[in-house]
Amino acid sequence: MRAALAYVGLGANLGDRVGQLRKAAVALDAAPRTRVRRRSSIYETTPVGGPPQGRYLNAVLELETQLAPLALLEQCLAIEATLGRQRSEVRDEPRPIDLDILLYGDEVIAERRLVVPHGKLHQRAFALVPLVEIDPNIEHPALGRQAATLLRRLAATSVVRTEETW
Ligand code: A4P
Ligand code: MG
Repeated sequence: MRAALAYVGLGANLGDRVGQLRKAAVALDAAPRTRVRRRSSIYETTPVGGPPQGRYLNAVLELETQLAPLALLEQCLAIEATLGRQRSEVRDEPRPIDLDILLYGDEVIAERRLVVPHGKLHQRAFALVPLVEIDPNIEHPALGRQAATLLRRLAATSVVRTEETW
């Protein structure tokens, strides 16, 4: 299979947030036929949706992968489980780590288990700000707009670059 560029959004708002982002990045780089090519800065962000909860750290990784989209999703879910994520019925609840496939090449996927581009990518500054840092010209293949254009349309929310290193 040809290598694709995929963009994975990382979010954490419980426990050792920066430690969990680092571990997730190491684990993705160690996934089969996958390497991390670029990493955004680490941002601190105001929680969007869900019950009252602490601030998130968010970041985006650019991956070069030969895994098919569903196989990459399986890797993400396995890494979340390893890092202590427990799922419950509550939506948008606090989590030690959340890995979302934001983009996978220029593929548009609408399956039960996987929607790519991520269904809320265009609404979320906490995902678009780090994505634009990596590549402002990257295009949302379903909306036909560049990430920087999508970001300019959003109301300002708090997404602050931190000094944290990977
Ligand atoms: N799934 C479908 N498409 C994808 C995709 N592109 N990437 C399915 C990853 N998973 C995808 O995920 C539930 C199922 O979604 C997966 O099993 C997979 O089959 P989940 O991570 O358990 O669900 P969730 O994350 O609790 O819910 P949801 O609606 O996906 O929430 P989001 O979009 O992940 O948002 N505020 C700030 N500031 N920063 C954040 O990171 N994150 C959320 C959660 C809310 N508010 C936030 C943040
Ligand atoms: Mg998620």
